[in-house]
Amino acid sequence: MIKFYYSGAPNPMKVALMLEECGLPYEPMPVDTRKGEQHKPEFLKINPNGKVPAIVDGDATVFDSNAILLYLAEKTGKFLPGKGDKARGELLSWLMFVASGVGPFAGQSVHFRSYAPEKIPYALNRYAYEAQRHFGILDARLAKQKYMLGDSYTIVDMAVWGWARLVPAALGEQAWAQFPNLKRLVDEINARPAVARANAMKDKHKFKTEFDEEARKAMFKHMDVKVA
Ligand SMILES: N[C@@H](CCC(=O)N[C@@H](CS)C(=O)NCC(=O)O)C(=O)O
Repeated sequence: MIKFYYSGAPNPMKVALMLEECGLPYEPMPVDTRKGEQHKPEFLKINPNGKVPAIVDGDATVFDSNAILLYLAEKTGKFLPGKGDKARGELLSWLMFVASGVGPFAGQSVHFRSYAPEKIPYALNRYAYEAQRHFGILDARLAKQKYMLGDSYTIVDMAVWGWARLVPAALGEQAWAQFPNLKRLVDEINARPAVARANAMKDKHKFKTEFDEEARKAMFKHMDVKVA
């Protein structure tokens, strides 16, 4: 059975959605990042990057959410576009675009808006600008077609869902008005039974909610180390 190392954060929840969509049996393995469990030696053997999600499937260990989505799609043959170079090219491009652009810029925008100890106008504007630009590219594509790769729901839509749910946290409560097509996709995915099952799975474990000194030390190690 697949062991699924997770928390309720955006990257693990994309994988929870995929596991539920596929109906694959899995054992949830909570990693409470606010308690620093991602830095335990036994977890670092699974993901040397010390972050969730990760899975262990027999002798295969996979970390990084988009790699896991692709691994599970190839394993099951589900939620992949049709065969052919064109479809494969589009799948890889959009999956990497979410992994290397949407996720990191939206994540940093949330960080500088809500967690950084100082409000730094340059950083706030740079990450908000880039998050807005990336979400805008997704929205423009979804204005022309139902899903990211055309007519079928795929792992790219799941990857997009993971981060697009954070549009208000990255850009403010009013920001949805700029991305009506992206909002349509998020609302549609939110209504899927697999999302309800993924949320129910997550809610079975009581993750720490306070962002106290222990959480800060576990998640923002840079605050205690001078590099630059
Ligand atoms: N590129 C990785 C990023 C994983 C990541 O940043 N995970 C966050 C939760 S969304 C985490 O584990 N944070 C804990 C920490 O940074 O200590 C992926 O897509 O899986």
